[in-house]
Amino acid sequence: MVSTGRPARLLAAEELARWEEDGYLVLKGVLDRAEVRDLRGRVERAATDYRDGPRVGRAHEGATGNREDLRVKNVVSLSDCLDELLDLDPVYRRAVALAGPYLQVCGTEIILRHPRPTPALAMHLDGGAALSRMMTVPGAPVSHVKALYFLTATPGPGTGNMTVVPGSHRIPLPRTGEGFSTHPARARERELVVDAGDVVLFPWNLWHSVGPNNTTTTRVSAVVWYSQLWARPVDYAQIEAHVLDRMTPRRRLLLGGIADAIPSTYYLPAADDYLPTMLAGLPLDAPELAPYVDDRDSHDWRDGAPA
Ligand SMILES: O=C(O)CCC(=O)C(=O)O
Repeated sequence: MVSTGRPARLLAAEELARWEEDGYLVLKGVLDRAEVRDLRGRVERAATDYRDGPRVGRAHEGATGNREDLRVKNVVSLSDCLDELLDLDPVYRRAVALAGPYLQVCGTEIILRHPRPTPALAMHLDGGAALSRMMTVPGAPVSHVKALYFLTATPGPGTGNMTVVPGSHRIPLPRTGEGFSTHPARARERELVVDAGDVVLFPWNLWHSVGPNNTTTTRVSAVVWYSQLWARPVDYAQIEAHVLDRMTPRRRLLLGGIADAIPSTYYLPAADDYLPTMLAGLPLDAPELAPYVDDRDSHDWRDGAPA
């Protein structure tokens, strides 16, 4: 390959253009067939263990939009099946490009969507009444970005597809439910056709839903949800020590396991190895990283630098 002399970007220019215009990215072939088969097996076993287990309380129950589907939250506390996805490079590097490196994993989920003739989940934004009204301007880091891993394909319409309204991330949320359902942008609704091993990356404020699954196959998927370290996690208050113990240093940081953490550490992480750990394996001269790599001093609150 001929070198352009320009530093490698974490997010290709065409991907950035798609993200800005459509509000989501489909990353093709993140997992190969063998990886999909292995991960799907482990996810299905974790789902069965959960379904057949005590299911005490609601801590692990996510909104499915219907009674039949299964959505298990805070999966890392129940199973190690998603551990490798937490900072899987092709996805993690794009999350860093979009949100910056002061990241956490605010949620981990597995979702089983069974055959059904009607839509599984209504059109919505993530994050509830407060977050769903937040917007970003082009080029600014996002607060939350979700990676939805497809472990089975949705090869055509009516196969349990994720449905999106392209460009809706730039539309202020209508004030009423009726305004939302009748918004002219809804005419652009599109069912995403994906292969097993593909990943859809999207922010909280993309309007999205789940269509009917007229096949005989259960759609199996997994979610790794990233957010800014300073935002509270969605799936947990604190990850248990025995879970953090099995994680690599970066995955531990991503799950809030920051040594000598006092509450403000999540706002100004000061440990010398914080950024090197978060950025290990990424090209440090990538243009998206320049603001962070150059900005160490403003984060060193111990030296009395401005807070
Ligand atoms: O199951 C899906 O395709 C989408 C789930 C969803 O709406 C979400 O993760 O916010």
